[in-house]
Order: sequence, then C-alpha cells, then structure tokens
Amino acid sequence: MIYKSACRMCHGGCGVLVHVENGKVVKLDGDSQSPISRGKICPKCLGSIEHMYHPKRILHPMKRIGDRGSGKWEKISWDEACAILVDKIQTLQSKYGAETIAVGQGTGRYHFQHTIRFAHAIGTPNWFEPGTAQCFIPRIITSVLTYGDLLVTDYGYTGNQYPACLLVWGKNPGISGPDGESQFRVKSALRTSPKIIVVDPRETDLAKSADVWLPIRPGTDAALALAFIHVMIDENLYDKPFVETWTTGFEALKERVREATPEWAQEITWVSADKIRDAARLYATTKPGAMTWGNALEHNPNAFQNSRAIACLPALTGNVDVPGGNILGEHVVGELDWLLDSLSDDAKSKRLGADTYRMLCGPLSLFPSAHIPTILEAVNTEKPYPVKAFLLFGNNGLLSIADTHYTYETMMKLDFISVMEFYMTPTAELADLILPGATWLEANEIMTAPLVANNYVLAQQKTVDVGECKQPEDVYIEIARRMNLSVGTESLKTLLDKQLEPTGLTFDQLCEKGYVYKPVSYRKHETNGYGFLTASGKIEFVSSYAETLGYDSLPSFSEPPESPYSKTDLVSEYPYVLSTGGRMQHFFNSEFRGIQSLRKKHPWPLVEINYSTAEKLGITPGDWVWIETKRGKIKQKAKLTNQHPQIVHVSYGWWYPEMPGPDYGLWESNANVLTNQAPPYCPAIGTYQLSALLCNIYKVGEDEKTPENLMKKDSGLLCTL
Ligand SMILES: Nc1nc2c(c(=O)[nH]1)N[C@H]1C(S)=C(S)[C@@H](COP(=O)(O)OP(=O)(O)OC[C@H]3O[C@@H](n4cnc5c(=O)[nH]c(N)nc54)[C@H](O)[C@@H]3O)O[C@H]1N2
Ligand SMILES: Nc1nc2c(c(=O)[nH]1)N[C@H]1C(S)=C(S)[C@@H](COP(=O)(O)OP(=O)(O)OC[C@H]3O[C@@H](n4cnc5c(=O)[nH]c(N)nc54)[C@H](O)[C@@H]3O)O[C@H]1N2
Ligand code: SF4
Ligand SMILES: [Mo]
Repeated sequence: MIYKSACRMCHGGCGVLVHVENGKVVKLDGDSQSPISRGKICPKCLGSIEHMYHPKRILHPMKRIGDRGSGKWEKISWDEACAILVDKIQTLQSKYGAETIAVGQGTGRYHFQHTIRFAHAIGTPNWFEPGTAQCFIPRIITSVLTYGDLLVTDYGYTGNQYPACLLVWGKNPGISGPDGESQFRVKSALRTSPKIIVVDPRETDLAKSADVWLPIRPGTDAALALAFIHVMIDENLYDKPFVETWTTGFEALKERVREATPEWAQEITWVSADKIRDAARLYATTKPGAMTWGNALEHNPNAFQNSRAIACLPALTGNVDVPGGNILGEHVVGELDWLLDSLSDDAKSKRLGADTYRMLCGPLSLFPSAHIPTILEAVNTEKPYPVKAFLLFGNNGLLSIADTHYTYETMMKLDFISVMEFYMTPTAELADLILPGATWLEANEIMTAPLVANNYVLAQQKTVDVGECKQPEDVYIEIARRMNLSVGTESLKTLLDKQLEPTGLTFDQLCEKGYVYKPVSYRKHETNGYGFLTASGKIEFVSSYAETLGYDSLPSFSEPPESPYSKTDLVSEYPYVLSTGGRMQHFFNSEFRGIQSLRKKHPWPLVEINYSTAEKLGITPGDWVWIETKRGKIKQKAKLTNQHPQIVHVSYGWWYPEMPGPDYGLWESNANVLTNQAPPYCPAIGTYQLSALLCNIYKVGEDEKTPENLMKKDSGLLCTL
C-alpha cells in the first residue's frame, strides 16, 4: 500500500509517498506531484523510518516511581495516564485556578494549533513554546502590523518569474528551509543566478556565493536596516509612485533615518559603510527583489524593531505582491478555532506577561501566548500567582529555553510535569508522567502553514501504529471529554473537515488527492477594494497598531543589553561576541542526535572561530574548546572560518542520547547553558538574548574529558560512527 503524506521532520512539509507492508513503513519516496517539493526529500525525511522504529522509542505511558529526575519509571495504561491528567488538572483548577497550569509545546509541530486550543479549553491562557518570542512570531506580528498579512518570499511560485535579487537577512534557508518554506524552492530560486546579498556574521555557503556579504555584528540588524533605508531615500532609489500610492508615514520614516548614515551604522554593525551602500543600491535597483528574513532577528531584545525596520524594505522598493518579490500569500484553508473566546476577559488578562509584553501576551496581541521568563518567575516567586504544573507536548525546554541552569532549577520546583515525547530527553526525565507521542507517519493532520499565508494544503496521513503511541490531538480530545468540558470535545476528523471547507474537500478526500494547490495571485491590493488589511488600508511605515499598544511606531535600534558596548566592564573577562543556533541540515533543533544515519553527518557540535583568533589561542581545527559566559561553560569542537575575529558562533540543541540518563550529557555542549534569560527583554514581545552575548573561549586541556573521548571508549553508538 502506498499513502500520500507530508513529511514533518522539519517545518517544511515536503510531499512523500509512504510504502507500507504488513503494518510497517518500509520505504519513503519523494512525491513528484507535490506542489512544494516536486519529488525531492532530504536526509531527515529518509531518517524517519529509523526514527519511528528506534529501539529507544517510548512505546507506552509511564509514571515516575522514584524522586524527580531519578530516572525510575513504571509502565501504565493510557486509561490510568488520562485519569492522572484529569485529576491533576481538576485539582489545580479548583485549588489555585486553571491559570496555574502552563501548557507547553515545541516549534511548528503538526499539533501546534491544537495545543493552544487544549490550553484554552481547560481554562488556562498560559500556553508557551520556546519559539514564539524567539522565533517567527515577531516577524509575523510586524508583517501584519505593516502589511496586514504575512510577507512571504516568492521563490518563483509561478515557475517563470524568480527573484532577480535575493536579500537574505539573518537566515540560512538552503539548510533550514524555515517556517513552512521549502528548502527545495529556495534552491530552485538560487539556481536561476539572482544577485545575492547575505547579512550574516558567519561565512555560510550562501555568504560565500553572495555578490555582497555583510558580516554583521550580532544583534545590530536594525541599525543596518535603518542605514539601508537612509541610502535608498538619500539617493532617491526608492519607488516613489508605489510609496505615494500605497504607504503611510513616509515623511516620518525619512525623518527617523536622517542620522542613520552608513558611517553611523558602520560603527555599530562592524560592516563597512561602502559595503552597506553597495548592498542597499543593489537591492533597490535590481527588480524584482525578494527580501527573506530569518530567526536571527529574534535572538535579541530588539526583536520587534529589527523586524519592523527590515519590513520597510519591500515597501520602499515596491517589491510587494509582485512575481519574484515579497507576496501576501493565499489562505487556502480556514483557521482552526483556538477557543480564545472560551476564556473570560479576566482569564485573558491573567496571561503571564499580558500587561508588559503586550504585543505577545496582551489581550490585543495578534498571536497571544505567555512569556516564558514570566512563567518561570511565577514558579519561583508565586507572583502574580503560582504556576504549579507544566503539561508539555513536544518540548525539550532544557535544550531550547535560555539559561539551562535556571530553567532546570525552576522546573524541579513544579508540583507536576507531564511530557509527551518520542524518546526520553533531559526534559522528559524531569516529568511525573510520560506519554508516548506519534511521529508524523502515525498521525492524521493537514500540512499547511496558515500563519504563513501559504497557497497549498497537503494531507499528512496516519499510515501505521507504533506501540501505544498517540497523536497529541487525540489526547486533548480525550481529556476534554473525560472532564465534560463545554468546548474542545469534537473529533479530530470533524475539526480537519471544518478547516478544509474552503477547499470543498473532506479530510478523507484530501488524503486520496494528496494536496490542494491554489495558484498565487499578485497585486491583490490594486483590485480587492480595500488595499492592505491595516487600519489605513495602506502599508504602514508608522504603525497605528504599535501606537495603540503604546510602542514606538517607527523602527529603531537599541544596543543588545549584554554586548561589548553596553557591558564594558565584562569585556576583559569575556572579550568575544557570541551567537548561537545556526542550523545544521541533518538535525531539527534538539532532535535526531540519536539517529545514526543523521548523526554520522554531524557527529559533534561545532564552535566557529576566526582563523587568526584561533591561531592566537593555539586552537586548531577539530580541537575541543571551552566556551564560557557569565551563566556557565560548555565544550564544542573548533571549526575555523573567515568571520570577524571577535565573533564566535556555537551550535545549539546538543545533548548526547548515547550518554547515561537522566542527564544524557545535558551540561556538556548545550548552547543554552551560556545564554541569558534575565531582563531586559524586548519591550513589545519579551524576547531575551540568545545571541550577541559576551563570552570567552579557550582550548580544552589535554587531561580534560570531552564528549568525544568519553564516547569513543564507552559507547557502542559512536564507535560505529
Ligand atoms: N540558544 C538557542 N536557543 C534556541 C534557539 C537558538 O537558535 N539558540 N532557537 C530557538 C527556536 S527558533 C526555537 S523554535 C526553539 C525550539 O525549541 P523546541 O521546539 O522545544 O525544540 P526542541 O528542543 O527540539 O524540542 C522539541 C521536542 O519535542 C519532541 N517532538 C517533536 N515533534 C513531536 C511530536 O510531534 N510529538 C511529540 N509528542 N513530541 C515531539 C522532540 O523529540 C523534541 O524533544 O528553540 C529556541 N532556542
Ligand atoms: N535542518 C534544520 N532545519 C531547521 C531547523 C533545524 O534545527 N535544522 N530549525 C527550524 C527552526 S525552529 C527555525 S526557527 C528555522 C531557522 O531558520 P533560519 O531562520 O534560516 O535560521 P538559521 O538557519 O539558524 O540561520 C540564521 C543565520 O543567521 C546568522 N546570524 C546569527 N546571529 C545573527 C545576527 O545577529 N544577525 C544576522 N543578520 N544574522 C545572524 C547565523 O549565523 C545563521 O547563519 O529553521 C527551522 N528549520
Ligand atoms: S526539508 Fe523538511 S519536510 Fe522536506 S523532506 Fe526534509 S525534513 Fe522533510
Ligand atoms: Mo524556531
């Protein structure tokens, strides 16, 4: 039997033909009819079979029988597991209030929106995800504020008009294929030889092939973007007719960037003024130009304004909703009801962070979720009220939330933790209750990116069962039914059918067909009768919504709170600027370190250091290096590059499933041991500093242990690498 499905080993959703024999998945092929991937799949997808049948997979529910973190578990039934969950939720609801339960999940997983729905169904406004403030939500919010919808990069949807210029900002899309964009579409666009501008402190492969590489100091993107705008206005390179007809606030923006000369930006960003001018001119004069922005913009507290500044560029150049530019996508499926309205106004106002980070958490937020540091603070201080329980569905917070020591100590204080997972992780080891989660091959869903305003929907079909694993949606519905809730009890098929109504198909029919694809339409603002979905109907350089929520309505730059300029007293001890998190092709965040076919490609975490710096410190390629910040220190293996001598980049998400639990090497190489969860945060969104921090580096001593020499001796797994 062959099923059409959509891979979910990353955010991508490439089309896959799943071959099943005797109840087992035996082969995966790319589906040549898939509108987004056209038959291509990557090694992560091919690793899915190893992943789902891995000997270490969790196959049944378990409850903890020893102390928290002692690694002692007892197998239980699903019936008992659900009874425990219902009892905990009801007890906490009646004793302290539903808001004392925080529901957590991971980035962009297939069940993402259902988790939010579940949190609201049980009455808590506090759902969280280690992404949100640190990932994509700032770009979504600022796009919606500025354009009324999410800006999508048109990597050649029509098949005949590709971007003539690609401005790639804080993103590495050929590797990460982020946020619902297929890396294969990016690669097709690159094959048409556009002019390429890359803004990245690291000399990535894309940076190497770029026409202009701007090796920016981490955390200073808004300053660079303001200088781009300055050049475009100063040199009359902007699209005057488009700006006059379709934007508001141009004069105020012009005033805002008056002093933001390339020379001003050079001092801040460490990129030469000449290069800034060259790049701004190239982007402004090569049409169509597509701006594509990434996750790095959300790894420092200027997140909101970083995205606001860069969001101005397509509007200034008129590259809006044109083929090969930045488009406002289609919405082929309906929205899933998040049940936000089932929360009372009082409950909404209790969302942790609501009165402070109003763009992320407030009642008027465009994407309301809770603020992680405020949740952890509530666990520790019981203010404004205690948080007693974490219900986690696909979240490895000890790897993905900043400052692991602090996160670990805080989680140890919780009354109750449940974790739904594929494998035991360092985070899962802190749980009271473990639920076995279904991989994409064992779950029914639709693959679309409603938040990404995409123009397709694919079926993700359940092809087999593995052990007693369930998809989270089924657990949410089961709990809601057992609790006799007034909302959240509909079956998954009912919900999927409802979302699919605009396509005229049911979920079962979509499974037969595989996908629905709607051709992109362009220049919609010219004919739709309302222009853009903002208050003014125009693209807002001055954001009326930011003003309403009490924030600077024009883009601005502020220095990261821990940097060589803002913390001069730290520079002698921590002379280097640290960036974390550039993605690796064969992993997805903290996942797949235990999948041999993938791990073989990247056996060890890499710290990237400039050649001359390494020479000065006696570090040669492949040496293990200590990286230390005020929060802690870790070891990674040296890779030498041409980046700025003062900048250091570490890989993130590293733990060692082959090492003994319950820690599995959590403290060895995990980037978040180094990062900072302390304030100040982005005033609008609450973003903390995962990057642009101060660190020191030095070679690991001959007699010190490293993950590599530990493992070579003791582990079957790595001996075979
Ligand atoms: N230092 C640093 N920290 C970062 C980042 C960085 O670049 N640097 N990046 C940030 C970003 S952008 C993000 S989005 C977050 C990501 O943070 P997370 O989304 O928490 O990512 P992971 O840490 O990989 O945790 C996901 C866990 O869920 C499990 N899982 C995955 N899919 C499913 C599923 O379908 N069902 C179930 N039950 N479990 C599943 C996986 O096995 C894994 O253990 O991290 C952030 N943290
Ligand atoms: N294969 C794979 N794919 C993934 C993931 C994965 O782990 N592996 N993770 C998924 C997730 S959660 C996300 S959010 C996306 C992320 O995908 P992208 O948004 O493309 O992010 P990265 O691939 O990390 O690339 C970010 C680039 O920004 C650079 N950078 C670092 N600091 C700065 C800075 O301050 N300014 C600028 N301008 N650049 C900087 C880094 O060196 C890096 O090359 O990928 C998703 N897809
Ligand atoms: S790019 Fe992502 S969605 Fe596509 S095949 Fe690879 S892991 Fe799967
Ligand atoms: Mo992310």
